[in-house]
Amino acid sequence: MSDDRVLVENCDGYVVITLNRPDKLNAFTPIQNNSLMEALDTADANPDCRAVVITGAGRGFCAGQDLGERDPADGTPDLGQTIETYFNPMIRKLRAIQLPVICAVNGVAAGAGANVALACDIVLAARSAKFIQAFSKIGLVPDSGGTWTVTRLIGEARAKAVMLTGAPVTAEIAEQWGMIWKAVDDEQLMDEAHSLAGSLSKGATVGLGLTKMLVQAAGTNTLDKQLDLERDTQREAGRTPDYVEGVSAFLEKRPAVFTGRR
Ligand code: T3D
Repeated sequence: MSDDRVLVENCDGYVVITLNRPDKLNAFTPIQNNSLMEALDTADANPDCRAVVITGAGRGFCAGQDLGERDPADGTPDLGQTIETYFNPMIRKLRAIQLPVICAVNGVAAGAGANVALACDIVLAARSAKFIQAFSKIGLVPDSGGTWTVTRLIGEARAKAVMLTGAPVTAEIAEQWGMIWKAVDDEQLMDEAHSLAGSLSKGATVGLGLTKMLVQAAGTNTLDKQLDLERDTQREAGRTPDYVEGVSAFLEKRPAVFTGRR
């Protein structure tokens, strides 16, 4: 990946994707959106990549859509087009990619930036970070799946309050509310993200990907449907080399060495 608006660092078994427009708090432009999508597609297609970390350069994670690209004098903007072209595919990709995606929220995450972060599988946030549903401040509605994701994560009462007021939610409150996995000391954030990604990238990747899909499906399935899905998915997981290795390692009282292969 050569575009300097999104940096990609290949680590041992995982990639770190960094949004890189720090002077604009990494606000999204079409080029940055496309670069992030391309980085995710590349990670997804690489059998040696078994986890993904997304973070931001500088003091912010992402301030959402770059408002410098908007013309307030344009009387008939079609903002639905940006959503359809950039943000919706991004959220769909984050949910569909069969790898654990960790978001390391290094600073403010506002608008679509907050909702892209919250669409990731495991969200770590620096204690100084804040999540802001900034849309109400500019006359818009929350997008990038925010009304779906945030409502499921923290419930309707809190979701409505943070969305209608645009009040910042600190990393610690976000953790208390179950909106994210963990708030960590600022200087520990990337160490923690690398350690988590390193450990997940040595896991049973197929099983982890299927687990992600199961948890996501649980949000809309009935229990009966979910039980059937678990049965079918377990069948699939049980036919992976990592299952053979996991059980063998257990019986032989040694650490398992998973390959992540199908
Ligand atoms: O338009 C469509 O297609 C629809 C899609 C919408 C999706 C969305 O994401 S809508 C929501 C867009 N985002 C916002 O409304 C957030 C706007 N930003 C802020 O409210 C604040 O910047 C923050 C609360 C995020 C951070 O505040 P603070 O005080 O820490 O930083 P700052 O000084 O406001 O920002 C630092 C710089 O980043 C500043 O540039 P400058 O003046 O130093 O050259 C600021 O203009 C720039 N910046 C911050 N956010 C954006 C931005 N530039 C362009 N677009 C931004 N969203």
